[in-house]
Amino acid sequence: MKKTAEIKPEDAAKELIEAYPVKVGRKRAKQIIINEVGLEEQVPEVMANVRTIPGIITMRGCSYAGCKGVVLGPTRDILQITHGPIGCGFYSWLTRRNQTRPAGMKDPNYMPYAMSTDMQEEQIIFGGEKKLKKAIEEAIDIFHPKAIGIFSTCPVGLIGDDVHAVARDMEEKHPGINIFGFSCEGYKGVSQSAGHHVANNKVFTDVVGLIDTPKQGKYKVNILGEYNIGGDAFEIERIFEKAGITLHSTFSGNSVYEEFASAHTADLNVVMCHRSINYLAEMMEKKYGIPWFKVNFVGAEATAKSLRKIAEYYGDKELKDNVEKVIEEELGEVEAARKDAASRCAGKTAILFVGGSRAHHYQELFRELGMKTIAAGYEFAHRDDYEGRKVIPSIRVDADSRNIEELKVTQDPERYRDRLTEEDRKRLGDEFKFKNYEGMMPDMDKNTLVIDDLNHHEMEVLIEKYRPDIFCAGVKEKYVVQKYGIPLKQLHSYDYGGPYAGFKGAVNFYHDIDEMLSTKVWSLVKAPWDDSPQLTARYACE
Ligand code: CFM
Repeated sequence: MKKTAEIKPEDAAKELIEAYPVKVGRKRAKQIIINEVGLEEQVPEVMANVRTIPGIITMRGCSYAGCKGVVLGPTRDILQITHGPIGCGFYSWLTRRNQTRPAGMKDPNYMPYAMSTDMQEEQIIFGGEKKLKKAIEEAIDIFHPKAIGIFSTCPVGLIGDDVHAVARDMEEKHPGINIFGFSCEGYKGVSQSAGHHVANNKVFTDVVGLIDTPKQGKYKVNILGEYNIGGDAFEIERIFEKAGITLHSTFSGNSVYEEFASAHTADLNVVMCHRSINYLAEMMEKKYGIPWFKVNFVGAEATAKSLRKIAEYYGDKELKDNVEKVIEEELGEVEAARKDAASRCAGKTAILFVGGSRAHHYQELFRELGMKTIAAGYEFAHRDDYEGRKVIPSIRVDADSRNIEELKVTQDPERYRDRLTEEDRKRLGDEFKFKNYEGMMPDMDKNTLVIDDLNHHEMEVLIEKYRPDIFCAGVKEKYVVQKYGIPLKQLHSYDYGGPYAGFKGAVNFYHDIDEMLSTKVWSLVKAPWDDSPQLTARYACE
């Protein structure tokens, strides 16, 4: 077998599409890119956020998953009702490992429940609004929530139930309870990315801005796009507290309704997952004047850099000193763990395919271990997540994206407040980037492969060609990859591990990866299909 360095990426790119009919291959070729240039230079264009070709087994999810599961799911006290057949509710129930920490026994936490209207044939034929109203009544009777979100599944759009009208009616009947619906039918858009946008819009119009009381404390920051998978947000909370930064709200890991409703009173929005929440950052800036910039708390160096940027934004000596102290204190343990793990991991290779931002963020941690990412891609990100936000004006808006409402946002006459004075702007200068995301590609080495919307067939080609030391993806990929004798780390759920964000998270990650790479068990695995393929095309056709 060839060593990774000897494999020509153009050969791999060709092999990936070899089995396809010509037209399919032509389309896929635009989503399979060789990262030709390094940092600061122009990166090649990648086709992204387009429909998956029918017949291809994609790794993507649906719009409902992006809205209900991803953006709103980690909020514990917005009662969430899935309007649809029970399967959609059941399969979106506690599968994402987003954790939460209620303040006490009396603090409402609806996350352990799966609430669904359990739509049946009768509702499909005669409409489901009545049953939805009944479900809302029942939920109010039992739980007395302050807010209820209704999430539409595919049949809701097909039969024309108006969840927004139901929400309005029920709100009138129950003043004081904020009830809002999401048109996040699974088929909207080409992936879960559309659901993120739907969720951002509704949270912005119906929740943010309702409570004008700010949180007490200095340096009030909202973190956007951190969902507390495996306890990541807990670790970031710990670091913020230690540094003296007031975390106003997290959208939406370990969050509560009131924090969303008063988020417009904060000084700054920092964006962790650009893909899922850049819309909200943009809209909050326009309406309330809150500036935003991109941060990354995955990787010890990246965490330190992000903290320094927050301190730089405020320009306050006390905060800067605090941040430096925290970094110094934390990096000692991190460095020792890194060195130890790197002594065994350095030089090994990783391939990463995750949703819309982790395939980029986790390259940091592998780099810290001295490992090389040879191929990476997102399931559903857009061109800006690959190439950087500078390409946004040139992104072609197709019918699928046009399906999702683009809100017209204007300045709030009372609440808009410029957070930065002229002096601040001068102090920060042009090098201090706001509204920034450079994307994944400029950060990757030359001649690495960047693949959008990878599918199972291509995953197998990649494995056979590169035999990476570790493959990072999700549960749908995990067992196939392991049967090839290659360890797979789930970067959606972290398997059973985490947190991986922040300083303590980095230590956990080094340890877990080291363990996975060091075990000899993988060399003993023999793919079952090598000896006895259960199903071949010949059998299937006979
Ligand atoms: Fe953002 Fe996420 Fe991701 Fe995402 Fe997701 Fe996720 Fe993800 Mo799974 S919000 S884009 S829709 S970082 S659930 S916490 S891991 S695909 S890379």
